[in-house]
Amino acid sequence: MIIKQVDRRRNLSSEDFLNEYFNTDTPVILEDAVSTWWPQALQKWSIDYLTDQLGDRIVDVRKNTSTIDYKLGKRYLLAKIPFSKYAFWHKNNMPERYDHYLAVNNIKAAFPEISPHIPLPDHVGKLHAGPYLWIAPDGHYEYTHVDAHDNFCAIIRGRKNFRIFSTGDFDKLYPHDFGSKGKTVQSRVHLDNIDYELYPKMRQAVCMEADIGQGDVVFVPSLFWHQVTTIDPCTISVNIFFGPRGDDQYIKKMLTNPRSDAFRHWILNVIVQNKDAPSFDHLIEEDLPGSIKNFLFKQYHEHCTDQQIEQIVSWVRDYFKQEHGIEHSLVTSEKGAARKHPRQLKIRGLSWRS
Ligand SMILES: O=C(O)CCC(=O)C(=O)O
Ligand SMILES: [Fe+2]
Repeated sequence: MIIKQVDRRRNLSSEDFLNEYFNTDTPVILEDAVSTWWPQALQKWSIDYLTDQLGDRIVDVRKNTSTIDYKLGKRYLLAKIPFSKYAFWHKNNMPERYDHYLAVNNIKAAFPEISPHIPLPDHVGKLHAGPYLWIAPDGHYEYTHVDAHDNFCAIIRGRKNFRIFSTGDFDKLYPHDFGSKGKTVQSRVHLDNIDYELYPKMRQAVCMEADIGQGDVVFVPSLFWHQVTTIDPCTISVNIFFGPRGDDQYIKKMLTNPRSDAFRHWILNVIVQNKDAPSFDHLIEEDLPGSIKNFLFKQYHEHCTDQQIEQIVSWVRDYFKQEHGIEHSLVTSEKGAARKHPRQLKIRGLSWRS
């Protein structure tokens, strides 16, 4: 594996970010950007302050996060617990903190009290999802995965290390087979212990390292692999999933090289996740174009063109033909996209991943 460092830039305007990094698919650390984006969060947020604000609010917390299955992206359980309990483990250095992770909690929906501290910065073209709150213990290993959104991850307290690989290196990191659960696609490679015999293409993979601390933001372009290790106890971070401004830019970008291989994998992974759902055969025979259209609208708040849907449908058709010898008589996008209530494609939970 070849190692490089991610650029560090201070006071980078949104225009320069767009031209130099976003449009060129280059990760970057925006040093100390939080002090201009979210000064209130940077000044106020601590585990004590958040406990005062949020008290016994019920939050989603991942369990079993110290197990090897979690580290390999295979399995975790979700628990709903009061925020104060999670905070207590951290404030009192309880062992429980190492086996749990308060991850991806939607700030606007779950914590309206502190949501005004996190306005959208100009650097975000179009919000897809979030902002999300994360509170992690030191040493937490977040397995290598891709998200199908551009991403800013900002540190409010503590430090994290990101290891990022371009979407052009998608196959070099050996994604899991189609159908594994969850919104992300995981790599099979454990970056702290790379088996080069098993994963020889990893020798050529370029790892872009980013160490980020309090106030820093890292930009991870969509469908770029990333592994995230938390360095400091009780590290508090916020992330935002976004895409370019406009109503017809994101899916176009997903279907353009070098991203289209990773996007094909990501969308086929979602479709195959639905294989065991009772209405899957109907979905695939009758509703596929409309289902894909609705599903992508939910993710990206934009409509695909018929041509874009045809492209995705042809991936599905080819996959089922090649892998399962099944010839689906898939409907055309014209007819399928016109159906009023097509059956729904859904993200199936990570805790099911086998
Ligand atoms: O901070 C972490 O532990 C993981 C963050 C991540 O994967 C993301 O922001 O997409
Ligand atoms: Fe991620």
